[in-house]
Amino acid sequence: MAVTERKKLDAQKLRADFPIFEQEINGKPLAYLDSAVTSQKPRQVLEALRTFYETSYANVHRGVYTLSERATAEYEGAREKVARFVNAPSAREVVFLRGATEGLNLVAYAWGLDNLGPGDVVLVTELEHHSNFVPWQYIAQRTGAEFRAIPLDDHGELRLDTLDEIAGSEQVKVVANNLVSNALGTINPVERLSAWAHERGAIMVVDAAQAAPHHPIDVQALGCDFLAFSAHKMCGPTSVGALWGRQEILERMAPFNLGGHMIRAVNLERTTWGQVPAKFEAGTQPIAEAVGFGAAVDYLTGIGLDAIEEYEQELAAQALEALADVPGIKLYGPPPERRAGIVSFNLEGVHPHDVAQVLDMRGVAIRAGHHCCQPLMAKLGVAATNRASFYLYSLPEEVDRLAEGVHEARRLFA
Ligand code: 7TS
Repeated sequence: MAVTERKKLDAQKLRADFPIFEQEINGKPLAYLDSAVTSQKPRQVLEALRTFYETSYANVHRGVYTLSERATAEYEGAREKVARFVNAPSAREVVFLRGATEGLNLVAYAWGLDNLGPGDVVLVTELEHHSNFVPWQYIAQRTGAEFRAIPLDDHGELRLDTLDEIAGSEQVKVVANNLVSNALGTINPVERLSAWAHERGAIMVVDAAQAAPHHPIDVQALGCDFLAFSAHKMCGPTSVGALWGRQEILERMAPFNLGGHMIRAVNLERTTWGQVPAKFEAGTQPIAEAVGFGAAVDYLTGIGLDAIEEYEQELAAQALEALADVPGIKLYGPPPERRAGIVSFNLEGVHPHDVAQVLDMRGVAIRAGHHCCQPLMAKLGVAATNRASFYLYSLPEEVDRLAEGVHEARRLFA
């Protein structure tokens, strides 16, 4: 029997791809442990952007001249790469837009306004980032639908046992959940939620902003109807992301943004819409950014999402173990094998901002705050947490520096 060797990730080697690490912060090597908020960029992506601007830049889908055709081919090539990255049945189902937030708003507005009304239930979870919570709450209010949330247990896991009770006999129309939680790192059981949503006649909307950089994604295996993510968290440029949606649903939907490129014909009486995905791509798109997004997909695929996930879980396990030794620490979230490389914690009697500042003096960057998850913070009974998040360029010695810094914060403040 042939044994295929799994690719192992060499973070020290990959780190050399990232020019940002060639500097010191406060006299220390930069330990960037805030990749969940946004990731750093490798040369391969920076060079793709530069080469595109220097050799192929023009607007897309507008010119018949060679340069515009070349730009269009690169832009559409990036769409193909992104489609393959999430195993979409067709690249036409991938819409480029500004990021996960815009993708989720697109679904909430363009699908929600036409499909929700009194008597319907919109179901999110207590674990959502505000991007997959607030648009649904708002559109539910606008349409008169009920807005409900799946609760969490004491370990921060979704209580799927409560689903039937929450829904009651009402018509659940949409279930919205993140595949990976940005605050706790939890990998959520989206397949099971999709199956339940479909049994109920609802659509399943997945926020993959935090999953796409760290966890292999297959929209067909997830069984969802929409999935949104941002390039900037996965080594790509800012201001570009993707929304994947099932073609038949996208085709039935009204547009979200209106303007150039998204139309079939315009006259004084009425306007008809272009085909999917053009219908959802009004105006000049983030063209070079989309090409950079494609380069980021190539970069991650070259390393392997399985290898990235496995490595991050090792770092998370190391961090959980090291931090558990700090007196007065409270660690949140699931065991390492069910989380991405995210570790949230609080130090008794010490404000998260103070912890983050002590760490910054040591060149260690972490996030302190509510992480755009105020419903979760309310559930945990805190205003904020500290959050360290790892990526393919993070090093075990940086995790040690994190733990040393947290010990130091306790000595100074507790
Ligand atoms: N969903 C999740 C799970 C996220 O983590 C974020 C951003 C978003 C949606 C929004 O993505 P955007 O690219 O459209 O902004 N997460 C965070 C974070 O964890 N801290 O700040 C932003």
